[in-house]
Amino acid sequence: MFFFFHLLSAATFLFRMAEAAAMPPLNPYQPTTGSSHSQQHCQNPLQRREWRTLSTDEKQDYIEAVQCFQSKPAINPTIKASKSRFDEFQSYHISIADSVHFVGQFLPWHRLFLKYYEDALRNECGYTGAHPYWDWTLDSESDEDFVNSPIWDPDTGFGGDGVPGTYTLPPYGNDSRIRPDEFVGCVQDGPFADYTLSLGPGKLVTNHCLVRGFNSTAARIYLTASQVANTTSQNSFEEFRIQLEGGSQTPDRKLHDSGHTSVGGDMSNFYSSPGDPIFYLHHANLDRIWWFWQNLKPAHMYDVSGRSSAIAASPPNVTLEFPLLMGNLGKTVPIRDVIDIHSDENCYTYI
Ligand SMILES: *[C@@H]1O[C@H](CO)[C@@H](O)[C@H](O)[C@H]1NC(C)=O
Ligand SMILES: *[C@@H]1O[C@H](CO)[C@@H](O)[C@H](O)[C@H]1NC(C)=O
Ligand SMILES: *[C@@H]1O[C@H](CO)[C@@H](O)[C@H](O)[C@H]1NC(C)=O
Ligand SMILES: *[C@@H]1O[C@H](CO)[C@@H](O)[C@H](O)[C@H]1NC(C)=O
Ligand SMILES: [Cu+2]
Repeated sequence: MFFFFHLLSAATFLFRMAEAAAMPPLNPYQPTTGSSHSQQHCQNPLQRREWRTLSTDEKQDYIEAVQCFQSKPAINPTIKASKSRFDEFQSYHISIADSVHFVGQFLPWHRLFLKYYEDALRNECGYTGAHPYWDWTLDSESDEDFVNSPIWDPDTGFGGDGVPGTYTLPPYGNDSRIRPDEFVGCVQDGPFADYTLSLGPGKLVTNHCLVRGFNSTAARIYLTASQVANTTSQNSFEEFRIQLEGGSQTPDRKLHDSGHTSVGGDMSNFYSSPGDPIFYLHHANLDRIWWFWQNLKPAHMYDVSGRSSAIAASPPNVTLEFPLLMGNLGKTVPIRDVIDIHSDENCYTYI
């Protein structure tokens, strides 16, 4: 039995190696194994992988876990109209969005939010894998590449573009940051075609379909390997986080905002974006890029900086002790506790 198991895993390993050799490198900016001091602890990290390297069964397991999460009743959501546990995570993001974007805690906060989502899928919905990520640089060479990405596959992905004419925005004020051109229509294929969102768009509370409106131009210009290289070549966390996040901090779009706008619809909205399950795979990729940058130089690993509020007049800057608020989703912890993904408490990695 034991021998058989080892034989099997050796075969799987060899197969993976062969597969890796045949494929273009998925992660040109992957840190060399062993370069990080932090690999001393946490013996068996969950291995977060790119969506298309998951087997069909593994993809199905992930999608089914998300559907399970969408069917579990909300427990104690910040916005009472939330129906499911899935909505409950979206609800907290809507409530706290103004405090966790364009600030120093942007990356740490989203790292923890994603970790709690991964934990919840595993603890509440029987998911046994690691959270996958979406490396959009693999889909950004042409408009066709983006639209035909395996990530949008109706059977082994998240469904495709919104269908024009199937969704009408309700009346909205400018406080919801809704850009109407990006709300093209309902996603009518794939595993989430029948899910009714209870929150959004923006800060509105409406029942609606999952809306998208692909913008492959945004992907082609901004979601490229050279944009990633530019971002990771920044020397300080301050330059790195701004170059990665974009938004109102930069004149043009960056990796973070382009991942949102290239998908459009709910995903494009500042508040309600976690209503599209792809949100979590996009943020896993951003987290991976941060982790890569952290490992480039010893001085990067614990480097954090940036204003702690985008609204206050002269807010203090964040430090490692800055608290990451998670409301009812999980414990509030300081940035220090999320900074090393190989710590015993975090114990996951990107491959
Ligand atoms: C939103 O609308 C209000 C009232 O019409 C206006 O005063 C405000 O400047 C607008 N804000 C933005 C960001 O456009
Ligand atoms: C698509 O993205 C491009 C590049 O960011 C932008 O110029 C264009 O306005 C966007 N189109 C829509 C419909 O939002
Ligand atoms: C690359 O990064 C620099 C900041 O160091 C920025 O000014 C420049 O616009 C970036 N280039 C591109 C193509 O985004
Ligand atoms: C925050 O950091 C910036 C840039 O490093 C610095 O200019 C600013 O004075 C700091 N703000 C406070 C309140 O310490
Ligand atoms: Cu966010």
